[in-house]
Amino acid sequence: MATRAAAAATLTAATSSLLRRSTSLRPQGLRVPHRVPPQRFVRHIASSSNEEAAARAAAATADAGGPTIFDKIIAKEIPSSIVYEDENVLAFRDINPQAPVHVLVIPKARDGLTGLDKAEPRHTEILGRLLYAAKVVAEKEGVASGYRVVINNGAEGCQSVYHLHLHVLGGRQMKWPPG
Ligand code: DGP
Repeated sequence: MATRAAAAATLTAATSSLLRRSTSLRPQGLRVPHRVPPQRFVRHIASSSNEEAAARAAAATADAGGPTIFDKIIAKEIPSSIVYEDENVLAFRDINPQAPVHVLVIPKARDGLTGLDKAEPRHTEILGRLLYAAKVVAEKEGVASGYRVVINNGAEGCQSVYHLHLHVLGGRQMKWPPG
C-alpha cells in the first residue's frame, strides 16, 4: 500500500514538473512571427520587382550585343570616378552604390563578353586580370580585410548592363545569403 502511494506521489511530481516545463516552453513554441509593417513590405516588393523588370528588359536587348553605357565610360565620353586603370582593365565607382565602397571592374575590350555566360577559353586571361584588378581595387579602397566580389549574370542574376563587370563591395558588414 505504502509503495503504491509513494509511486503515485512520484508520478504526480513528475507530471507537474512536465506541465511546468511545457508551460514555460509554450511562449517560444507558439511565438507569433515578427510582423513586417505592411508599408515597408510593399515597398520592398515594389523595388525588387522594378529591378527584376529592368533586368528582364535589359536581357531582351543584350543578345544584339550593341554598345552599352560602359563604352562611353571607357571612351571618357561621360565622366566616371576612376579608381584603377591599366591597358586592359578599367575600374570606376558605381553610380548607384550599394556599400560605402562599390567599384565596377570591366574589361576595356568587351570581345563578346556581354556576360560571364559568354566566356570562352580565349577569355581566361582577361578573366584573371579582372579578378586580380578587383583585389588591387579592394586594397586601394582600404577594404582588403573584407569585401565581396559579385558578377550578376542574366535576367535572373539581375544583370542590367551587358558588358561583363565585377562589383567590388566593401566598407560594411556583408550578409549571407545575398538578396
Ligand atoms: P548590373 O546590375 O550587375 O548589370 O550592374 C550594373 C551597374 O552599373 C549598376 O550597379 C549601376 C552601374 N551603372 C549603370 N550606369 C552607370 C553609369 O553611367 N555610371 C556608373 N558609374 N555606373 C553605372
